[in-house]
Amino acid sequence: MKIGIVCYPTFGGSGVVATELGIALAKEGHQIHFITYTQPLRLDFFNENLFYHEVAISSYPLFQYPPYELALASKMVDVVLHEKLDLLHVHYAIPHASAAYMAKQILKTKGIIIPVVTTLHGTDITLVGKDASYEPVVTFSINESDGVTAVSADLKKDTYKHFEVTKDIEVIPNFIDLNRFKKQKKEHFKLAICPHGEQLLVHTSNFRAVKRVDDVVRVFDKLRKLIPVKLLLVGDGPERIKIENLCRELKTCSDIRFLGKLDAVEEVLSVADLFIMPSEKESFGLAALEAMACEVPVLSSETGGIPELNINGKTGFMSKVGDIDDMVEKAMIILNPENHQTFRQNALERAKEFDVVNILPLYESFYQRILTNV
Ligand code: GMT
Repeated sequence: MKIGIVCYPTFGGSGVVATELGIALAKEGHQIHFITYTQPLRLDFFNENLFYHEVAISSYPLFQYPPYELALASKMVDVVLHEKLDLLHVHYAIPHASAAYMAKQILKTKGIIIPVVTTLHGTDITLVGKDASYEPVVTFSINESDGVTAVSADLKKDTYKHFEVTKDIEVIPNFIDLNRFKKQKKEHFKLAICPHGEQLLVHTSNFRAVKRVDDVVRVFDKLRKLIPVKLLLVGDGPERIKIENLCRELKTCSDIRFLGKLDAVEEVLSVADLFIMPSEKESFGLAALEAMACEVPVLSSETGGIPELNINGKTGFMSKVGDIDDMVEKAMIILNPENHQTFRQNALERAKEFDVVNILPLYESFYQRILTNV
């Protein structure tokens, strides 16, 4: 198949899933055309089946807000026409699904029928999408897609709850490349961070309020009064300054390192003893899956699609959102040397169920179904 993939090319779950999907499809022999405003981060190598088309936005003094959606729709029309694509797969509804709808209508006037698949990732539904300023467009463009997928059963449920969506939604979970995400030997790194044999907690996110990074610090602060621990915070975003100030206030700075945005996050996960994800809402939790693939148990909140990944008491624990004391209690159980190895092993076994080799065929057969029905 010749497939156009539209996504946010920066750090962030939906962009990572879209890029990894394109790479995996290309390896299977499909021709993949990424249509994005900059080269997707993980697309930094040559493959004969991978193509990149940049969406260029020309600015004009009149535009207070450059019309990205129009430039994107125009680029989609151009790539579909000239590369003779079979299908467009857009990741994250806003504004990709509505831009795809516009491209589809333009192509129709030229006698070209292009099926559109939209994948819902999370905040496009649970946070931004249901905002009144976007809701009518999101509802319309989901209903006008030829196929819709969601990354968890919970996200599917939320979509039907918040939008008047009449379209069937197929659940296809996030996936992981176990050849890349695996525990590597990085003892020197562990020794540098934890010189006295401390156990290491890791959190990775885009530091948005929904991630509740302050809960990470509060759990860590209580935990370090009970056992020797260190914390690595990976990522960056709007909450970062607030979190740095909280560390100062709690006098935990000497035990916490902010690593910023990292591409090779698997190297950090390789030395982690516990991954912590206390999010307010999380449609799947790709970062937790990445940790589990590196044999790291997960302490998470019980929210969104996380229960579809993290098995309570087996691959880690789940606590109610914001229940710091429960999280501390559960961290103590996981980090207890008598239990730790079992949690590690269970996390890896669970991650294997989401191996790309198991999930890729679900996308391929979904595409086939859409193409036969159009
Ligand atoms: O986590 C984020 O805020 C980024 C966001 C995105 O779309 O880039 O991630 C969402 O999509 C990921 C991939 O499908 C999911 O694993 C994340 O759980 C989801 N984030 C939220 O629902 C908050």
